[in-house]
Amino acid sequence: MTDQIVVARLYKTMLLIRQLELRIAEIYHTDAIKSPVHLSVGQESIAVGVCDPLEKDDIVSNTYRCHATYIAKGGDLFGMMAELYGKSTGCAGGKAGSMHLVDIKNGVMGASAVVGTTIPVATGYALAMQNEAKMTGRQRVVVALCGDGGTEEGCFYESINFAALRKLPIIFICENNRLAIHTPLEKRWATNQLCERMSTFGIQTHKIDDADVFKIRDTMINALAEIRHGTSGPIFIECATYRWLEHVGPLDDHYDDYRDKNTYQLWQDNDQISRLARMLDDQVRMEIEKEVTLTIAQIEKYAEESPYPAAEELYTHVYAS
Ligand SMILES: Cc1ncc(C[n+]2csc(CCOP(=O)(O)OP(=O)(O)O)c2C)c(N)n1
Repeated sequence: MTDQIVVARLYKTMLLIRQLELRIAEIYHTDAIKSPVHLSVGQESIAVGVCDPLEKDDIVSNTYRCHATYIAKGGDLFGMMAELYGKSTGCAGGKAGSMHLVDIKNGVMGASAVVGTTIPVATGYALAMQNEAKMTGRQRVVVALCGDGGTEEGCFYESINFAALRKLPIIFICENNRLAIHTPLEKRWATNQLCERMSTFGIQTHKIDDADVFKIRDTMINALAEIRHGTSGPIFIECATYRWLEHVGPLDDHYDDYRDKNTYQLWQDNDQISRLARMLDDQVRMEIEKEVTLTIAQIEKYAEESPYPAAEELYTHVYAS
């Protein structure tokens, strides 16, 4: 039987991501949130399965769809919500918004709106960590997540090649929701065989087809152990998933007719949050739900009450001083 403490912890983080993003979707139309939002509703098991076994000083990098990994890696929630509100207490001073969440203290590398661009930066970070480990004897690990669209960028292949060549301590994760905005995989890839393509770089690959949060977590635990003990260079993990809401914004866009409703139904039936809820004792589950609701109310209040940046702030953090 799966350890109930682990189930409770995974449930709490996944529920927090889901409920916070649904709350963001609810308040989005009020204009309190000052930046576009790319929500991960339906995709939470990847962020949580990947981040749960990481150490605080391991590093995670992600794309503009970064709320889930930011939360799962332990990013400061008050700083996140204030950032979405454009407030000075935001994790990027209120000047970057939802697509650029960052919390270096908790190992969240700054995200970027430009597809693929964080992958080489994360690879560079892994090079620095490889050198650091020679001095400290302790190997930190970088995790670079991207979407299936991100794997189409040249810098993705350049990064994988360099990481494989130098045996860098990095795990590449593809969150494969089969869509780049509205364009399905079938119209973009000559073949589906992403892991096979990656294995030609001589690296270990894993494919998880059903978004099972325990499988993702176990794969990560093994990958991290191998990398930390120096028995493996980079590892590539492809995780199938499904985006429930529109590409950008708070709405359900299934009426747009660019994807199949039956597939949506299958993924809803496979919802990992409902699965975890069913595994928990009612009392424990309700306690967690209460705590999540309270946390969201607190961070929302903090974001509302925080001040906007002062006018002079317009000129700070623009150029390196
Ligand atoms: C270099 C670059 N090209 C195009 C875009 C426009 N764009 C924004 S999101 C996106 C789709 C990316 O899809 P994917 O990487 O699969 O991530 P998902 O949105 O599904 O999480 C595109 C093409 C961009 N931001 N940057």
